[in-house]
Amino acid sequence: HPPTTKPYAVRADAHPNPTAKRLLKLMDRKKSNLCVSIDVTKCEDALEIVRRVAPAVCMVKTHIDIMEDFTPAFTAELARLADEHDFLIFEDRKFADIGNTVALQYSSGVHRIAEWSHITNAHPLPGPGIVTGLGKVGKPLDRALLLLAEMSSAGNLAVGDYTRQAVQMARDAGRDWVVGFIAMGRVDSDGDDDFLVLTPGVGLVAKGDALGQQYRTPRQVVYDSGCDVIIVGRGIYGIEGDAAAVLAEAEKYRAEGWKAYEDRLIQ
Ligand code: BMP
Repeated sequence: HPPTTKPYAVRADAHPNPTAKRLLKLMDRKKSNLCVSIDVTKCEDALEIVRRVAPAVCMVKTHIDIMEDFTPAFTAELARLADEHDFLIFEDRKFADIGNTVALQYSSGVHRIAEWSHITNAHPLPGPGIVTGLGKVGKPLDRALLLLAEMSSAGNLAVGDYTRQAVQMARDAGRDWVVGFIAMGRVDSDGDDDFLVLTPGVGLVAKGDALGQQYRTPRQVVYDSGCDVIIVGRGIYGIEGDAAAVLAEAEKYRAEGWKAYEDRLIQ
């Protein structure tokens, strides 16, 4: 698969989307393909995790609708930390409605996601109108969109033809807006276009949780399956210990993910 044998920096130069370009460049600079998923419900707890893991990450992933004490000061501080520590913000919103509605959900409401989130994602389920609707808001801001082509949870329906049609939807939209996928592997390997593949369900210890989550190691994800970014939540912020322990755990994932990337370049 061509993208998997090319360095992130080389892929950055050829990328038409400014956010994807920035991501690939900073991955190269920070030697990190680690995205930490911050799934806690208090703003101060979330910011504390971000401050701890910031040196090790290329991206921080949020679920803004789980915050119990949300104010715009939270996303302002997140944006400030992103600039200070050189990472991107990915709001894992999983839009799934008609184009007109998702454009409003993306731009408006309490959270105003488009204002602070560099990258967001959508289910292809409603058809290409969802991509166009989100693009009306995100494209003028140089944002980037991912489509969920596959999922990590047991029994999910994003398989086979659904996955293939998700990839086709991204190709039809163009890489200047749809920069890649949430997927478990190289879903774009039947073409020579260079999409980003971001992969959740990554853990070094746990094999899953009680609600269907399934984990693979950074090496399985990056080396065996050719994915570009590993997304880790509880495996990092959920460990016992102080600030140094959380950073050490993030550093462990960063190192494993980076080694797997370097190894696949010289396959
Ligand atoms: P954890 O590493 O703690 O299992 O968290 C995984 C994160 O990735 C969660 O925020 C979840 O919403 C997200 N995610 C996932 O686990 N599987 C998918 O297929 C898509 C996701 O966005």
